[in-house]
Amino acid sequence: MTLYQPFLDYAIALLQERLDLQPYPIPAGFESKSAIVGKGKHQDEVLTTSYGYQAPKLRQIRAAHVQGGGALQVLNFVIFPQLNYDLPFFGADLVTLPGGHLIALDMQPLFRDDSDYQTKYTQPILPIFEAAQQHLPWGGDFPEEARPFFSPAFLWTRPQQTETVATHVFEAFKAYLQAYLTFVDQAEPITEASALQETEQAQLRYLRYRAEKDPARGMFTRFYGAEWTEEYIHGFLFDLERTQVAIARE
Ligand code: DBV
Repeated sequence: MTLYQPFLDYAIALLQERLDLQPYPIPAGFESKSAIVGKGKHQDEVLTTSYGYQAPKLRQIRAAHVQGGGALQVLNFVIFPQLNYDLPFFGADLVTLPGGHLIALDMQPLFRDDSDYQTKYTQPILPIFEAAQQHLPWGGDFPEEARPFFSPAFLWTRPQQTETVATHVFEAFKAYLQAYLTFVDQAEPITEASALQETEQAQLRYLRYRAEKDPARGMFTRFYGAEWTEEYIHGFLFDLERTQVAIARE
């Protein structure tokens, strides 16, 4: 059992319990990809597996799970709402590299500085955030340009101990995901034209930023080559612009 497998298993089980969950297509060649990296005694298989689901209010729920031995484990898990809901994105970037653990967990806002939006989608999770921060202090250096895409309840931390990831990070992950699904239950579709347009623009802003700045691009390119990596990023991980609905509306 690798470090983030319990996170993935928990998430899928909870989604199945709380949503009318359907599969989301994963392009051929991306369900599972493996490469042998390193030399001599240090050779390791790096296996990347992908998971895709959808639900009535959620356009795409997807995960990428990278398993490459004790010093290389990643679970990147994102939920993209349908374009006619003001729901935040659920974003989890759980990363273990030779340099240590790096954890990003948030309900990433469509409208960072809108106080009504914060009241609706940040305030309710502040108690969870504050409880988690007791064990998971702020992780320090963080790209300034990424700031607009995170809420005031952004959990950003670099645990020293693997045990901390398996316990406190896992607890926070569960609590954020449960709270997110409560937001999903409560969400009502947007019908007003200008609000729909703003929501779609905010989704595209987020998506373009993440596809362009994907911090995993270098890693994936080294393992699987540039062609596979670009197609994985634009054709699966951040695929909104490839979908019919977005193109038709632009
Ligand atoms: N990050 C992804 C995807 C990954 C992934 C799809 C499938 O968005 C992994 C894999 N994240 C990943 C890896 C690293 C990071 C780092 C492998 C380490 C990169 C390295 O050190 O070589 C949050 N993730 C990071 C960093 C941040 C995030 C801030 C530090 C890197 C840096 O300083 O740029 N999540 C990430 C992010 C957004 C987000 C930037 C922006 C909206 O949601």
